[in-house]
Amino acid sequence: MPNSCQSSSTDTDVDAVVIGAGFSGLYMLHRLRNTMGLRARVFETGGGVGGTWYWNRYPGARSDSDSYIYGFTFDEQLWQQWEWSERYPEQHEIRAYLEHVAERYDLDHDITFDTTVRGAAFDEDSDTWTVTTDTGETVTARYLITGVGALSASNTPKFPGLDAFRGATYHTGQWPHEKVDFTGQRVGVIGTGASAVQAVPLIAREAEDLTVLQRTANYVIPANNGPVPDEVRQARKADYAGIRERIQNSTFGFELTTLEKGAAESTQEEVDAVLQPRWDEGGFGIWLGSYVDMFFVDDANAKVRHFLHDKIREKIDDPQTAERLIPKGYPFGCKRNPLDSGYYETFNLPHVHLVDVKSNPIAEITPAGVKLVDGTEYEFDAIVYATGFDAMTGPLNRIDIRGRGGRLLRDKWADGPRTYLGLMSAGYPNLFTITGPQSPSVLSNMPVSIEQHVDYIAGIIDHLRDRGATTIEPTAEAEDAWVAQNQQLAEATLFPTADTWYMGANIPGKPRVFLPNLSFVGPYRAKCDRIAENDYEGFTISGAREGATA
Ligand code: N01
Repeated sequence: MPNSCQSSSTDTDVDAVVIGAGFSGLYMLHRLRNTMGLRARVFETGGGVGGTWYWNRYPGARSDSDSYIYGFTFDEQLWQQWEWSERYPEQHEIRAYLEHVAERYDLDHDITFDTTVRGAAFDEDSDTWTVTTDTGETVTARYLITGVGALSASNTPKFPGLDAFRGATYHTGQWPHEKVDFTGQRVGVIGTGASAVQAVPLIAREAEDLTVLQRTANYVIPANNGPVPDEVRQARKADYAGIRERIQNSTFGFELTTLEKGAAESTQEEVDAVLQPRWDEGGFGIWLGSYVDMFFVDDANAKVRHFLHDKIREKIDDPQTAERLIPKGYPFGCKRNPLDSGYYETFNLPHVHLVDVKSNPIAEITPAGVKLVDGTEYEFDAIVYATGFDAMTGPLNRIDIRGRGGRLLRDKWADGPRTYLGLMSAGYPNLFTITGPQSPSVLSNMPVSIEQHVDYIAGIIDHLRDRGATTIEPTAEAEDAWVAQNQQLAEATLFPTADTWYMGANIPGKPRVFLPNLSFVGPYRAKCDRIAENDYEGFTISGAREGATA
């Protein structure tokens, strides 16, 4: 790829520092360096590219998005040439894809691996960022762009005695690179989120005895994974432009359409008839491609829940286990809906046990295993923490990011994130957060949102350079309005009624605010575009010199 290296700010080491080499960081680097001719460096904690897919190597890890839309669309040739082997791409295949992307666009040599960015400080005299790493490097840049992922700061609950356990411990989000063999072992899995739902069936195949410690049951829908029929693959290949256009302007970044008629105005029989083919098809159809009113009205949601509760009862042999696996106390769809490949069926196996740790919570980790509040102790050879992440704000708050006046971003966000468009925060000029908190991000098919943010950031940087400007940041008013609107959109729905990582509820002490944004992919994109057309309304652009280069 050509690299014209037409630098814009020779007084900094590079024009841009990018944090992270997952989908976001790779595409951002490609745009900055290969299409804009800027000097950029990427820092990545992992030893290779992949981001989420570098770390999440637990058994069964794969995307819940259909593979034909789980990738970049900016280059038609890349999209046409890459072949996925199944309906949902598996972890190693996604990592291979991202390695291919890095090679294809010659990205590796501007990425520094095994290096974590510890801090970044904005200098108000020079309008530049100084970035420091755990390896002692210091780099200055005009722009600082985070591609740190929404779900990358893994969370292990601070159980008393955490280090006392004599056996092996694993976290799904920090899985070893070599295969873990559970053959003949007594394994305890803590957590029943999307990671556990994928890992449990495969761990059960090896383990002599498997105990799943469940705090909140999840609504799990069949993935229906498998090879994609040739004629479907060919039809998709022939429809690149249409698919791209549809996902970019969709609600959630998928090719799913919601129904006009609500569940509230339908009978239970009608709802069952509508949901059954979606259940058979597998995927997110029941969640993101059926009734809109189930996100707003509990009566509507109850009809969908009724359908799903019956499905769980059908799948589980033991009625008591079935009742424990039936989610209670929150609406369907307001907690991330995992897809399964044999999750429920696993609980019919004689060596697999389900333990409720909501009514009887985990009291401590002991040398032998896990002890519950009532004194019951489970002995394990290995414990798997499938306990999730400090989502969205966690990865950013772990970095000492200091903006104007030396103010730490995490202090500014002490009561929850404060952003404009989920992309920038007032007082942090030229800091861009790809799929950051308060953007559609995790409520969408991530690559679609990542591409939109990266292209938008590239457009902003081009605009600054055209105007000879040095900084851009949101106005306080625009940010206040976005934060308020973010909450209002969420409060109009049932999302805040569920204890989820969307609400920060999985991390003790984390402020309870809705972290993503409910504007939806297409409308959000249109809003961003309108803002750009209106001379970046809501942003302050400074240092403009007519006809100059930034
Ligand atoms: O994490 P989670 P995850 N005591 O937070 C439990 C994406 N993802 O890694 O629900 C006992 O969902 C916790 O219980 P509760 C996807 O967006 C995608 O599974 O908080 N239990 C929960 O059961 C997903 O949503 C894919 O009550 C405790 C579990 O640990 C997100 O990543 C695959 C506990 C954590 O579940 C996170 O998923 C995997 C405690 N103290 C992940 N603390 C695909 O696309 C926590 N738990 C396929």
